[in-house]
Amino acid sequence: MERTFLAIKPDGVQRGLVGNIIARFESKGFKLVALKMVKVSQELAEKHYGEHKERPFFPGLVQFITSDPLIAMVWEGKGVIAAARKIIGATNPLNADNGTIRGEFGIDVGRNIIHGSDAQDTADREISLWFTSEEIISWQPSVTSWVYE
Ligand code: IDP
Ligand code: MG
Repeated sequence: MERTFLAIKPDGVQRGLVGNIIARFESKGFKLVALKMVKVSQELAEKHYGEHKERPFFPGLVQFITSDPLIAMVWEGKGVIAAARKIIGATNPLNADNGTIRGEFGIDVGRNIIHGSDAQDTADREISLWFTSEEIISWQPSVTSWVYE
């Protein structure tokens, strides 16, 4: 089954949105298979956002993501990578649709609440960057046959 890496960024934690955000993925029917609170190191932040190393916003982005704890998670389910990106909304919260997390809760691109992997290869890379295999739990929700046909 497909898996994605999601992180509620320090702004989402500080603003008390952790429960609201997790509830959206839970109630959709996706399965939480790993979760931890992390005060991110410089090294991990630079690896995670490595693709943006040359961008002018990179130092500020790394400073922000290491400034305070975030919630790192792995979610599992059919089509979860693309579905999570839809639930999250566009990168710039002012362009994000109503009803999405960024659309409801954000204004500035550098305070956009949540991260989600954008493709299968980035999901694989990010999951192994943030979690050991022991931290990812295989379990079967008893409602599975009421979520999937
Ligand atoms: P994504 O989070 O929607 O995948 P990316 O383009 O991968 O967006 O950018 C990663 C993160 O870098 C964004 O979520 C945002 O926090 C930050 N970022 C992207 N573009 C800008 C910018 O122009 N100014 C400040 N921060 C930015
Ligand atoms: Mg991205």
